[in-house]
Amino acid sequence: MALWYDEVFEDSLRCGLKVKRTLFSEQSAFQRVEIVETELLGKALALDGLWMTSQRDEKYYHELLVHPVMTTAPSIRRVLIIGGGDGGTAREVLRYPEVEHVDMVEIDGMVVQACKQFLPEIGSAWDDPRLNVVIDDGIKWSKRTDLEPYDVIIIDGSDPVGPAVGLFDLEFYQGCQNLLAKDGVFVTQSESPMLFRDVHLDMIGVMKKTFKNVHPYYGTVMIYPGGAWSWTYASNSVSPRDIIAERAAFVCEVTEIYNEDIHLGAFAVPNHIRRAL
Ligand code: SPD
Repeated sequence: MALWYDEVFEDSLRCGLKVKRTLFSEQSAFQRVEIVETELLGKALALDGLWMTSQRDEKYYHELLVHPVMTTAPSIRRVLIIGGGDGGTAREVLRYPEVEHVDMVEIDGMVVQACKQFLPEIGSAWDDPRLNVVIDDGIKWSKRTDLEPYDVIIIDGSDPVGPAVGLFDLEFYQGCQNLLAKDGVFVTQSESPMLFRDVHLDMIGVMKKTFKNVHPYYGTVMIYPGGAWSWTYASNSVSPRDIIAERAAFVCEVTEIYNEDIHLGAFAVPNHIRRAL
């Protein structure tokens, strides 16, 4: 009998994948952590029944989350990642030789351990000496006042339920702003513009209370219900159009999805979102 793993959206939509076998399934102090091998998308990670990433479509998510900020921030020496326990975001950040130090603050050590063991293809930069993985609460980290400013802050969290809920608050964005260098750049995953339209709009509204320039951008990530996904870029000085051409050209040698056209096109905002904003 075939085994399927479904993410269920509001009891009305299922995003299911046929599973060959379960590689890891345990309850952590925060959530159910599961890694399954699927027939279509390779190995995939789910947290509390919500798909996070898969081998076959992860680059549509990680490259779009990371490279628009990394190719526009004036400096990318110090980077903070909050979340990102599968290691895909850190891998993309560490592609740039100018990056000197990355703090990756992930609340759930079990996610990191399970991904290191069963999804090493996604987190292929764990051994990079520039990466400092801290198992701690990103919200607490955002309130620190003893840190050297970061040039780039990237939020790679889960949906606004369970341990990730505080990653959607004004207080959290203000904390991140305080940790950022004056011309630093911030980005967060910002949910589906279709299925989580209200959350998406709320996030942009709240970020606008903190940052001068706030720009949502859009793409497709197959494993998330509905496929439509968004990220939001924020800064007080830089705009997503300020692409540093040499840096973009350098990274485009190795990216599978990201290029300058994808970058610029992604910032086209659908009319229903424009009007709502
Ligand atoms: N609906 C799932 C949203 C998850 C966003 N983060 C994914 C983590 C991949 N590194």
